[in-house]
Amino acid sequence: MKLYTADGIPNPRIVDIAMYEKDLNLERVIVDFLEGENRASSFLVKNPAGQIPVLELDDGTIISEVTAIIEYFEEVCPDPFLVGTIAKERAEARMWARRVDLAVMEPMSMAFKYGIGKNYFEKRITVYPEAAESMKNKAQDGLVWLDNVLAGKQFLCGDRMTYGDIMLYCYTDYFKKTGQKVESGLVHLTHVLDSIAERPSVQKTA
Ligand SMILES: N[C@@H](CCC(=O)N[C@@H](CS)C(=O)NCC(=O)O)C(=O)O
Repeated sequence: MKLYTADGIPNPRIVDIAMYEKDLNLERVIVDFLEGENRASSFLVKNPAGQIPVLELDDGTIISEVTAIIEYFEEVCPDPFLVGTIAKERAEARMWARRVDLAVMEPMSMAFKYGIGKNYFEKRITVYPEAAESMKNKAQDGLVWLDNVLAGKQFLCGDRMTYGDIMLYCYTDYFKKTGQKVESGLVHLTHVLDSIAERPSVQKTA
């Protein structure tokens, strides 16, 4: 298996952390995203969405999208779990990952691409600068909501760390450098993020 990836950016980092959590030894192929290698026709054959990470299986099958890659890891290497060991746990993990994606990841990413990252992204995708501020606010609303629901919990799924926690960590850790920080009053969320930050898998990707 080969993982097309890059260092220092959130979606590839999520998959790297999952890989280290599960002690999978994958070949990492670094994609020069700054130079747009991921948008070249040779890469679009692999992932028509033009993004990384991308997992290529030994038979040539391509899997992109962070959630699909992690679910694949879980199928081939269930222990330690990042989704869950029984149906209801897996359903809960998927529910929280989807919520994190919709409430935080998508708006944070759009706020960046349409806002301070506009000059870079407008050469790659259609940007909507007028939406940047609203997306930033929407992501902040998502963080406040998550802070409330995390009260009294260790992770999104109670005492089970699942991939939604990793997604939340990687996005907040990256986008805080772009003017989208977790406000200090969000103590429940901060507590969860701090505990994720200490994991060896996360430190390896820092
Ligand atoms: N929904 C995708 C998002 C992937 C994504 O946004 N990747 C970013 C890196 S964090 C990327 O490839 N950026 C470069 C570009 O869009 O040209 C997933 O889950 O994998």
